[in-house]
Amino acid sequence: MKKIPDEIIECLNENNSFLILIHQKPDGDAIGSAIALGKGLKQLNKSVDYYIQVPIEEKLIFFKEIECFNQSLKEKYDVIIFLDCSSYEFAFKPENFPEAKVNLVIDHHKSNYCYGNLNFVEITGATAEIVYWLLKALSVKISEDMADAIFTGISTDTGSFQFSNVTADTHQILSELYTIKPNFASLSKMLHNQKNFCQMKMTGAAIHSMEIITDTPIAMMVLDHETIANYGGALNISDDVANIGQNTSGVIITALLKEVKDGEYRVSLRAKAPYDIHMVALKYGGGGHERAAGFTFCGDIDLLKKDLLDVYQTQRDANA
Ligand SMILES: [Mn+2]
Repeated sequence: MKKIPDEIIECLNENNSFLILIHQKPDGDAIGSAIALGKGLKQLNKSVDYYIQVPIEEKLIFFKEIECFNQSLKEKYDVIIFLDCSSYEFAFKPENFPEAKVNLVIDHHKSNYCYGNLNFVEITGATAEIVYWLLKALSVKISEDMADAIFTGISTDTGSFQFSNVTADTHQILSELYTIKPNFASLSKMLHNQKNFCQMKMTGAAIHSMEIITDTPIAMMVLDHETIANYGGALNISDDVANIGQNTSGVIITALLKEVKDGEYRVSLRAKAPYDIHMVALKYGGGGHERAAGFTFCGDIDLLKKDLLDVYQTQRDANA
């Protein structure tokens, strides 16, 4: 881990009231990072509010700190922290945006354009990794709850340590977390394997829908509106199912499309190194990383197939 700039530590140490914001449709890294940092700042006697989009994924609601989410909102804060938000637009924000002396951006997305007055953007496996180093630098004592939150962030954003974003730093943090809590086995299984009945059935339907775009290593899965409605109407599967496409032998790029409403899809993309699909997400106003990205798509699925094909062929030729 590179040294944390002094002004970041000073900003957290010398201010007293904080509002934590994370991205829309919060995932394990966003929630875990918010909880670990929020609890850490509270330990330093800071006042911390959270403004978070609900509902939160079922597998993440075990954190007690979630009771503190969306409790109160001041008109003015010392610092508003944007955590795990690649862009200002993608952050989930209150309509009447509070005043703040500092907008502090803490993130790990390559596409982050540093929209704060103070920015700490490092390309790591998860924002939770950065939060861990911040807590250490602030001399916070990491509790078991906070260790769970950090584990949740890192484990979900690295696909249970299987993605290419895992580094020696990632494992170093993990090894330190194991000195706080003897094991994370049940948390890990809950985060990655456990699904409710409807999620299981939807996973099956997604796999059943899988097609390989002719003569390419591109897999596409579509959960239409009717299928989703059949299983309760909640769009609460994504990461793991998109990864399943990538587990198919020979597949390099996977697109999982969930039809939110008629003709509007929430798309999750995955790619294997050295392929980079995040520009497809950017084109449609989404964001993400080189190998995992997401966006909302309206229109003809054939056009999306063509985009994926173009990206694949261009990069294949460039790497040939
Ligand atoms: Mn993240």
